Amino acid sequence: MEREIPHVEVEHLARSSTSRASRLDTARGEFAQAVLAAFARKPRSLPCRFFYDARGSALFEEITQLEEYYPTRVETALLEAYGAEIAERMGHARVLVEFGSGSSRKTSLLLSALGHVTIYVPIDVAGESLAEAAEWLSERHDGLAIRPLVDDFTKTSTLPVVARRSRKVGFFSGSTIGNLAHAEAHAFLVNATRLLGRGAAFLIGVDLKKDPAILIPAYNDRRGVTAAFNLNLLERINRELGGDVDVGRFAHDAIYDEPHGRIEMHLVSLARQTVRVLGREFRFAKGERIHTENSHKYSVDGFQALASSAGWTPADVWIDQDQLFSLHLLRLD
Ligand code: AVJ
Repeated sequence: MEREIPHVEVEHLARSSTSRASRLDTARGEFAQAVLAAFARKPRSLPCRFFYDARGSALFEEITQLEEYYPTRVETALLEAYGAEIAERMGHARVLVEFGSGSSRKTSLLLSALGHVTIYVPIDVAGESLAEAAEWLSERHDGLAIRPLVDDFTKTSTLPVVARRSRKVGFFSGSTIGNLAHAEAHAFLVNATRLLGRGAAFLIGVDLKKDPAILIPAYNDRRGVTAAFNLNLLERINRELGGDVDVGRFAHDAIYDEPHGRIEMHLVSLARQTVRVLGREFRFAKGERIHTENSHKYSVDGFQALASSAGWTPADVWIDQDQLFSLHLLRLD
């Protein structure tokens, strides 16, 4: 049986079964495959979407509260300061589609500013936090129909039937687009033109290129919350895949790759060691790295060029005084 969520029905496009247990099994199977593939190749790397199990989602929420982690704070402030203007520029639409919605806190600000949205479609791989977020939002926005999709938003091919006909606005916050390589971001934006359709407006939060002295601490905070977030991947391997990884023998590292304009997160093996996962053994050299995340940074021109090449028309951009973060409004004529 589907877990009971008031007024919310979780649609599952990607999977045939809707039971919670089998959904978790599917998630575990995907994680298992990804880890085995990741550890079999060199250099080793894991897709960053696996950060977001229940524990990882909670740690990410903690990251967003950190002094050093400016993106959430600045993006929220931009929505608060310019919400009315943004809503006016986005125009009237009954349907809001959100990609990588996470906890949906910023969504509430946008929904209030827009005022006329009646159908909200959040798309996120983290099924648990999606359900919680849907509950949180439905308590604050009367009469809002929520149709969550537990899906990898880069692959979503169809929206729920109720969302198909009317004019749509899209929201992609938090600079999550930075997790995608440029070619992937391009493919995502092209796919979004199909999903949102003619006349759509798309609001995207994009982290700006800046001094690495500001960037690095945002991904390597003093309290070690980002380190715990990164290392949770190894704990998740132990929890879900019966791994025997000694998490204390790995360290978090965040570097800024200037040529690629991106922050990279890695897990570094502190010793020569062997780890067992799903009955297989994997050797790590001392200093060997597992690449766990890319977070690309954009100039305003750079992002607008990317959006244009994907078929969107850059219409507006809002930036804070310190030029830390940008909110782009794109249109599809
Ligand atoms: C959620 C992908 C936007 O890249 O800033 C935060 C994730 N990783 N700290 C980001 C993250 C480490 C975050 N995004």
